Amino acid sequence: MAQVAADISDLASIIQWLDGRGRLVRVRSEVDPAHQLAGIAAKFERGPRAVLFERVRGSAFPVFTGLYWSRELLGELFGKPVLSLPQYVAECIRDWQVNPVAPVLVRSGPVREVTEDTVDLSILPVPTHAELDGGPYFDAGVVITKDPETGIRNTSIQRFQVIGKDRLAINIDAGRHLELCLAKAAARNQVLPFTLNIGVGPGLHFAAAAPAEAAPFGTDELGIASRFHGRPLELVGSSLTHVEMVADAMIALECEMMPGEVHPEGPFAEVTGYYATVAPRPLVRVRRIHRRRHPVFQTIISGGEVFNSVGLLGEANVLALLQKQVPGVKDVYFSHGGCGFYHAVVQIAQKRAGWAKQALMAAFAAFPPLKMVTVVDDDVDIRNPADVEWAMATRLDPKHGILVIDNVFGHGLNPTFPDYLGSKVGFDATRPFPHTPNFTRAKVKPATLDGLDIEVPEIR
Ligand SMILES: Cc1cc2nc3c(=O)[nH]c(=O)nc-3n(C[C@H](O)[C@H](O)[C@H](O)COP(=O)(O)O)c2cc1C
Ligand SMILES: [Mn+2]
Repeated sequence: MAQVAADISDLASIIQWLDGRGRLVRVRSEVDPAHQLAGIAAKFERGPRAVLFERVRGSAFPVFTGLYWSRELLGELFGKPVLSLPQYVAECIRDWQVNPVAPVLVRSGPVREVTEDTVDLSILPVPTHAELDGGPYFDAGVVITKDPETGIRNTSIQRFQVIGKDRLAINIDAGRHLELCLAKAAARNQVLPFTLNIGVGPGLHFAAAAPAEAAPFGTDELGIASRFHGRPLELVGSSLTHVEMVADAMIALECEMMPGEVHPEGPFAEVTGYYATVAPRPLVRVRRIHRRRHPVFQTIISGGEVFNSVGLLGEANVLALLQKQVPGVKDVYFSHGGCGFYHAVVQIAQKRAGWAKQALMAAFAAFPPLKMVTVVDDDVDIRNPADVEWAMATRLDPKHGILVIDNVFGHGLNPTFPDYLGSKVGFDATRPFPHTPNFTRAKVKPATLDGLDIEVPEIR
């Protein structure tokens, strides 16, 4: 029976809800977690359904993917119109900024149903996705740690390569709060304990992916999940350290990083469509595995899925900031051709000359990974690449409307930003202000077909 709504704090409830709505592809045949699983998932990528792999070679546990690759699916899960998703996410984050609801510590939860006697990561169905990936990866787990000085929690998502039965290597991008926590632990000659929480709902995923510009260091971003859930996020204590685990996670690993200890990590096919290179990166020891009795392992296919997680969060943040700072900004879209977080298209109803350029600058400041920003008028459909191109072809004045910023911090995974340094470009594709008739977009008067005698033949 189809449920009315899923409990978005619980992945099991979400999977059941998807199933009840015809939105879950069930792969019943046994699949190889190395390459075959990702190859099958790619057939369904960006479609209206998520995928559950019921039998994965070498493990007793199923694998779930595709929760984020369709905005339409996400919209339905949250019970929100698709186009309002960035606004909704921005609202939840703003509410949390004004009135945070702290997570609560509970005595027990599903994730504590089983604690493995020994740590052997090979019991988990960790997939290897792309052809040249260096090995199996945890790519959708939520990292919770604590600032070694203040004890305030920090939450993020990082990729982890499996390099041994109790060892992982982690990729921490420059500027991440986890990097800061690790540096603070190093300064105190301490290890950095953290938990890796796998198989969670989108409220917590979004909280972990909320950019630093929205959730500065020193704020407990887990409260964002409480806002999405409509009640405090529940945490349980771990057995070895003072860092908590998510009570409703499918699996939680108690881990620690030893400052200074590194191991080669990579390659890994990234959201950019390129492989991240191999380099020595922090080594992680897994000390305990906790899990539900029947856990489902969650993975994310780099690409469409990440566009709608990192991308949607970035979009929401840029929208919120622009609406605060630039009069007339109506909407923001991070295009998929721009990997979901390198190209923002901003829609503005300009109120004064020069504000389109203000919007360009504000967008770059609001989200450092952006490499391109295009600003268009409010008669342009920002989600339609052909319409955006029309504005560039007919309204952009290349001599005055292109802003190039050289030697600026960008996203290290973008090959044009080696060592996080490169140049960025903004396009002001808005009409000159004040508006003149020669830039007025022609349109036909909308008509209805209701009640008209019209014959549309089959094409032979
Ligand atoms: C699916 C997914 C994978 C990600 N992988 C990484 C990663 O490997 N390394 C990293 O530093 N950030 C990664 N991120 C981005 C961070 O999780 C995100 O920027 C987060 O807000 C960082 O938290 P912080 O602001 O507390 O540092 C990933 C995000 C998502 C959604
Ligand atoms: Mn943070």
